[in-house]
Amino acid sequence: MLKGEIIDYIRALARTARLMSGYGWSERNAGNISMLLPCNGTEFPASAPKRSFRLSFDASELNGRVFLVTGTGEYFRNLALSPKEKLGIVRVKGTELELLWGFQNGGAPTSEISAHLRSHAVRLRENPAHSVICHTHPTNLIAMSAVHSLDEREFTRTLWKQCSECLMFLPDGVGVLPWLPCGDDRIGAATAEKMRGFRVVLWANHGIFAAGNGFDDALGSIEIAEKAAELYLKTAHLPIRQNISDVQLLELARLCKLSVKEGYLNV
Ligand code: 2HA
Ligand code: ZN
Repeated sequence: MLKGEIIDYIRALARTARLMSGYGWSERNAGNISMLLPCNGTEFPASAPKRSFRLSFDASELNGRVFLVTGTGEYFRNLALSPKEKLGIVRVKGTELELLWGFQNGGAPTSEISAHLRSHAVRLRENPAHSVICHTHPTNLIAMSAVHSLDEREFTRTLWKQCSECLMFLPDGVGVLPWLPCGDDRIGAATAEKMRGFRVVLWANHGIFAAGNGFDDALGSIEIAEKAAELYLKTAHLPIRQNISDVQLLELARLCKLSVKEGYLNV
């Protein structure tokens, strides 16, 4: 991979983070992003591993894979200001991450590294084009998780019924996890388990994890789910006169040749 390409990925990650911050989803240092880079690390010869980071699980399935990741404690709005400090490029080696670039001044990978790497492993098994995992705190989805059933079939169906694009771009729905303490391997393993069937996983009363074939794909899925959650919250307390019926959802699915999550439509 050319040096310029790596710089492009760094710019695209920083732009994605800045957008999330602008949406109001990444207060303080909320959120974290990682991307599988299409390289094997030999592009960084001058920086033979000087530091490494211990993982709380065995990531051997990803051995040799190289990831661009956000640093723990970093603010999304500031990533572009000093990417060499706030971002890092790491290579997986069993229970360790070798630092190839970045994290200058003592930085380290995001506290949610377990959820990221475990989710990458699962999504890569299901989709070879997968590359990005994004975590952020979208306000309406978090608010919805406080007032709606956390049954993921019910949660997904409510989202689908808000606007056409929700089914079109999230046909496999939204996985839901109950509230769990964040930043450790338990929530990481639970998130990855959900990623077997979903590209988007909601952490109740916390935020969202989304997988995608690039930054726009992952961010786009969050935007769609968040828009539907906003519509739900704006209307849930009002007498509903119409939403999208199951028959109409099926019609849309057939028209757009979508493979909709099995058993989620009542038709
Ligand atoms: O990086 O969002 O879940 C801060 C968080 C932890
Ligand atoms: Zn979070």
